[in-house]
Amino acid sequence: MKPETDIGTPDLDPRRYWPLLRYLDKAGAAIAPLPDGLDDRDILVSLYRAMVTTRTFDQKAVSLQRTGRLGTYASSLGQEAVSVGVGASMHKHDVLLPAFRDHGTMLWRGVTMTEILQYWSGDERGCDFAGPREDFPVAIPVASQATHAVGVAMAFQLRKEPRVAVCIVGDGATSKGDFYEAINACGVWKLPAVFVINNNQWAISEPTRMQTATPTLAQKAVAAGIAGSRVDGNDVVAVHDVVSRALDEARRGRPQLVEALTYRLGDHTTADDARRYRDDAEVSARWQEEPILRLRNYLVGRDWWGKADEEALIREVRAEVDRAAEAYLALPPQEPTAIFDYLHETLPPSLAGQRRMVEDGDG
Ligand SMILES: Cc1ncc(C[n+]2csc(CCOP(=O)(O)OP(=O)(O)O)c2C)c(N)n1
Repeated sequence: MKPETDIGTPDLDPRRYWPLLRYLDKAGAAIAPLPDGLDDRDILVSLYRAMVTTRTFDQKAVSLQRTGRLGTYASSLGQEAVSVGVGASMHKHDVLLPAFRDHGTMLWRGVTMTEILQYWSGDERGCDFAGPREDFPVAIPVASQATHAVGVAMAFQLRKEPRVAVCIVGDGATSKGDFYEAINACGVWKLPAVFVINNNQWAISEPTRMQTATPTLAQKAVAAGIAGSRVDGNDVVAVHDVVSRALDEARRGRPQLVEALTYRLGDHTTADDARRYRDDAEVSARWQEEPILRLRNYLVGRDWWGKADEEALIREVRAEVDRAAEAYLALPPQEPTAIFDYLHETLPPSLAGQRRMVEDGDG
C-alpha cells in the first residue's frame, strides 16, 4: 500500500476549540451572568477606575513626549482591559514580566507613574520599583521576557513556592523563537507560568494575518502541550475571569496560554504614524468596542455609576497624574557614570578607565 502523502489541512476550527469568552457585549450589555466574585459594584468600579487611570496617565505621557519632556513612548490606548484585568487577577507574590505597553498592569501592581515616566525618559532608575521589588522591568527586545519567565517559574517550582510567573507578550512576539522555546519548556517541565498574548492585531505595521497562518494565537499552545484559551480583551470582566482561572491552573503546575483579543487604537509608539498603514475607517470602527466605555455602560445600566461619580473620578485621577508628572519633572538627572555602576560587580579595567574619563568630564 502506498503511504499517504497528502496530509491535507488540519481541522482546527477556532470556534470549536478556542471560543472567545466574553461577558459584556460591545455596547456593555451582559450576555451571560457575571462570574462569581465579579458581580459586585466595588470590584467593577475598582477595575473601571484603574482603566481610566491608565488612559489618563497614557494621555499625559504622550503629551510630555510631544513637548520634548519624555523619550519615545508606547501608548496602551484601547488595551486597558487586558492590562488591568491581568494585574487584578494576579496575587501579590506572583511575578510580572511585562512587555512595553503594559502600564495598566504595572500600575495595578504598585509601580508608580513617576517610575514609568522615568523609565521612558531613559533613566534606568525607573526600573528600580519601590513597590513590586521582584517584578521585571519593561522588556523592549520583543519576546525576551518569555524566556525570562521560564527561569522565574522554574525557581518557584524548585523552591516549592505557590507563585506564578505572568508574562505578557504582543501578537508579534508569538512569531519569535523565544516565545516558542518558552512555552515549550513550560509545557515539558510543568512550570507555574501564564503567558498572556496581548493581541492588539498589529506588530507595528504588520497585521496578525501576515505573521501567522493559524486562525488563532491561542492554538499555538497545542504544540507546547499546554492549555490555550481566548478572551475578548476589551471586556475586563472576561479577562479577569479567564486569567484568574489560568493562574489557578498554573499554580498547580499546569502552564497556560491566554490570547486576549484587543486593538491598538493609537500609534505603535510616539515615533510612529499608524495612518500610513491602516485606514481611519478601521480605527473608528474599533473605537465602538473600546473597553472603558463598555464597562461604563454596564455600570450605568445597573445604576452603579452616574455623572457625578464620573466627574469626581476624572478630577481625582487627573490630579494624581499631574502630581506624578510634576514629581518626575523635578527629579535630578541620573549621574552620567551610572551606566558603569550596575552591570559588573567589579568593573573590568578597560571600563574603569572609561568611567574615570566620564567622571573627569573627558568622556
Ligand atoms: C528583538 C526585537 N526585534 C525587533 C524589535 C523592534 N520592534 C519593537 S516593537 C515591535 C513589534 C512588536 O509587536 P507586538 O509583539 O505585537 O507588540 P505590540 O507593539 O503590538 O504591543 C518590533 C518589531 C524589538 N524591539 N526587538
